[in-house]
Amino acid sequence: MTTETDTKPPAVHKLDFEKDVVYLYQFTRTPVLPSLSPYCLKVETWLRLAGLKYENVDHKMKYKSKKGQLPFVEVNGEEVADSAIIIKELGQRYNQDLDAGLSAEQRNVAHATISMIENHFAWVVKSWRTKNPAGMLGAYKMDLQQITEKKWPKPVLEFIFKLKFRRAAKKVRAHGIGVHKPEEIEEFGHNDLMVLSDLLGDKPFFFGDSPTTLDVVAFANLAQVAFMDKEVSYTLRDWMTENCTNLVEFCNRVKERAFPDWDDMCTNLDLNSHLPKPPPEEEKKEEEKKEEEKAKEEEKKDEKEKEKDDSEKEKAQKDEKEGEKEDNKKTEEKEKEEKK
Ligand SMILES: N[C@@H](CCC(=O)N[C@@H](CS)C(=O)NCC(=O)O)C(=O)O
Repeated sequence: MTTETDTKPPAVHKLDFEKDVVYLYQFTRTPVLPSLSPYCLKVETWLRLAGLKYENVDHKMKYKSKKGQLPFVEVNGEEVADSAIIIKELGQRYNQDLDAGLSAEQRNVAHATISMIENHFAWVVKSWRTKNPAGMLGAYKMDLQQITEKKWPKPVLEFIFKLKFRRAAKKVRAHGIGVHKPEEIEEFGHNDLMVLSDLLGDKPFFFGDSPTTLDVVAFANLAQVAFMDKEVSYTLRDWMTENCTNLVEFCNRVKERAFPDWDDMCTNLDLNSHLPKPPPEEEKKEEEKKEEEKAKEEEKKDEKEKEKDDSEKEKAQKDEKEGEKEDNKKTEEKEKEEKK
């Protein structure tokens, strides 16, 4: 029996999807880090550490999830939105739990710390970004023409970008943190960084030798500060570099483990540097030329064989005729002999 759900097309953008491949929708790359969204970087880092097969969809920033945000993923024709829900759903579906080895107490610490990072520290950084749109463009070396794929003059694009940021600044106020003075907000940031630095101590990851979800979230947010362009001044970044060297080292550790292709992706701004590439156009042409030459040679060989066959056939026919003539002659001679 065909039900309505069987006949309904899947509610996804990627229709030619491969089974069990996670299609990730996020922002474009930047020359300093793979994503300037901590939530997008969180999902991609987790996908890599969990070892799931995934592909970024180059949607030119056209789509948002049904909840109105990025990131979201599509898997087997189904959309899953929100970084925390994506990680929980995919983890359960593909049996990948980075936190499997944690005790109940460690899980509580992780939960509280992740909440601090995403509901407090992330807003400290967001508040700096929204108040410094020019600083943000420079910090992440953002090329608006490349990001939007619009050839409009840069000042026009920058004007639109700043308008968007005015809207984002309203959200920062609505969150609550935006009502404070910049120096007060910065101090909130110092307090969060101190907590993270103390928790990490001299361990490679927050709970020991293996990365867990807390490491993924901490990395995705700290990387936004640690890896921004050094030419751009941001006092919180300078404070972290000076007072929390273990957090900077931690960022480099996770970067090396999860993103060995970091430099490539930040240079080529390639969303899928982890996937095997189809042969480049030149190589493809060369291969096609070789195939063509091979086919021509085969054709020539066939023709020669045919010519050889034809001449052999002709010779055989001739021989047969000669043989027949000889036989007839012999019969005639025999008949003549008999008549005598
Ligand atoms: N709770 C969400 C937050 C995602 C989020 O805030 N995404 C931002 C970009 S960093 C976004 O899409 N903003 C667009 C908007 O809110 O209109 C998650 O964890 O995925």
